[in-house]
Amino acid sequence: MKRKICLAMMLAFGMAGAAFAAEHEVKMLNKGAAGAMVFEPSFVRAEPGDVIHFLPTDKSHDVQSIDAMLPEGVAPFKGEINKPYDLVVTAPGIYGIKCSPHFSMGMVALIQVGDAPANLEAAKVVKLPKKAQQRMNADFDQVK
Ligand SMILES: [Cu+2]
Repeated sequence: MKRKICLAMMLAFGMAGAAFAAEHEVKMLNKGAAGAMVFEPSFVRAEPGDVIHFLPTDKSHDVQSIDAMLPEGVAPFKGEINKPYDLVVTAPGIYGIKCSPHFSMGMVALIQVGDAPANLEAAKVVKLPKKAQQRMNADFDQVK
């Protein structure tokens, strides 16, 4: 009897957890509010377990993690060109994202998962192409 109650409680908590997982949409655009070749929004504040949907609204874009801009233990990832990409963020921290064809044109995004990201300072010292650095710095300013 006791075990059954325990299992029911675990299920209830598990379902509550799933209900709190949020979904975020990021469009990949040739032109957005910040100029040409952008992720919009380029900064997303998420919680562990959330899903980030990257949508190929315009053509010729992809989604890739930026080297050394991932939480410890998170493997680099890479979507396909012109395909939607779902990123499930389980580990807290900073996730640096680029579109590989337009990285030098500044097509980058930043995902913050949880509070006080442990890898923020490490991510900030990663060298990016000039335009990408400008936009990434604006994204870093939104990290709280
Ligand atoms: Cu692109």
